[in-house]
Amino acid sequence: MFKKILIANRGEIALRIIRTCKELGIPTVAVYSVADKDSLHVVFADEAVCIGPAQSKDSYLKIPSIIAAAEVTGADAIHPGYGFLAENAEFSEICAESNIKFIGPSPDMINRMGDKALAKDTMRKVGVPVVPGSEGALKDIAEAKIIAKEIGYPVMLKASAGGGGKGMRIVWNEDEIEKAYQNASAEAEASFSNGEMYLEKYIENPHHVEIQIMGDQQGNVYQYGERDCTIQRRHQKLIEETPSPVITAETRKKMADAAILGAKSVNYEGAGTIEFLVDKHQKFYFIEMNTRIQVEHSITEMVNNIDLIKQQILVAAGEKITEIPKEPIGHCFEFRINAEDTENNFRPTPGKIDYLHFPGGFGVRIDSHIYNQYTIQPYYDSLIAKMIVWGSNRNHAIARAKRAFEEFAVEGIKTTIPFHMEVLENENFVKAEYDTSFIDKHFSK
Ligand code: MV4
Repeated sequence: MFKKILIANRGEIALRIIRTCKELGIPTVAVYSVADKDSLHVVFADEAVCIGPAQSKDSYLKIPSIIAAAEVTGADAIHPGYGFLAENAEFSEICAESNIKFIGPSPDMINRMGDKALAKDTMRKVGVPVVPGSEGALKDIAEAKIIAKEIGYPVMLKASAGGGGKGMRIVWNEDEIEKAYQNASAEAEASFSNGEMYLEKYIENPHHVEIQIMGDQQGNVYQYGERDCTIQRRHQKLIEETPSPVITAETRKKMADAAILGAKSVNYEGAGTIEFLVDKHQKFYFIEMNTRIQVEHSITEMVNNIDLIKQQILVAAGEKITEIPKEPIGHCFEFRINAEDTENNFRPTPGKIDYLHFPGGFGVRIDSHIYNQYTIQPYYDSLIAKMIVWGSNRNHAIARAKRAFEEFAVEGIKTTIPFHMEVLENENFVKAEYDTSFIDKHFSK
């Protein structure tokens, strides 16, 4: 097992990883920016190293500073969490060259899955259902026109280097495709220095359903069920739940089999997520694979009674997965508490928390790095807490979530709590009648 793990992250996920390391008896090293000197991950870790100024590019994204911190503290593994360097192939490679185990996939796997057109084509070739469209990346606009005509409009143009919405365009008819291609490609070039595009059929009002998988170095791959992440705003997830309220047992089984097939065919090691779109006829299509632990991993932990971070650490150390999936129990929601003003276009609201009380009781889990009198910094993402609620069924989980939100107090800054309380009263949400248009339909002012 590792002698010491450095956590190359901040916020709730840094705490989450430190907690598991403590339970495994592994010493931890936190890294932090000047702006995070009062952060809890700095306090909870056994050691902490300041790696630079507030801006992420000068600290949490600064590979040489993080490697140096690992070397001076004698850390033999790095957990990247999510975001920052978690899906950076160069970082994974430099860790390997420095004899530090990157707790995540190989540089080759990160590159393969980070190229969304290539990832999709890889999955198609082994028989995982994918959205009809181009096989790999498009050569040019002319090819886009031919394929779009073949499969029929509307279609979606997506950036190969994208994911999460950037460089994405819906195209309703042939008149629009040239301009959409140019704009989306230029946007992708500016954001990712890669203007490569691929094309697929536009699936109307789908559900986003993803399967959690885990592979070990012995070639075992397990799946831990799905998460429904359809409640998003501008590609930012706000509420996730498991099990998905819309898929049948048959679809669930087929998706799980497809996820395992896909992961096994690339010899996947570590934690990963296979993302699918599900249409109103229960047809499902692979869209992307994430090669990291995700924000919403906690709901999978709750219904399966497992520790996914522990399994990540075990498999990175070459051990077998110890928590083999069983039937999940009950229903779980995650509500993302962001420092945002939901009445003003979800504008970030950094600042000082003057009063804080977290809810508690049976079935309520709070993962958070904030505390009373803490100042939320403007430099990083606005997630300040995750409230994860378990119930014996969906209605029980909703009742419990409402009860928990009544106990939840954050003063001094605006948060997404009032938004979540409104969603919990929404009759369509309660009946699980929602799709990707849910927030725009009910919550845009
Ligand atoms: C799509 C789609 C419809 N058809 N792809 C991909 C990234 C994700 N953030 C949004 N994505 C979508 N890809 C095809 N071929 C619709 C979306 C989409 C979406 C999907 C699930 C949940 C919420 C969504 C909100 C907007 C768009």
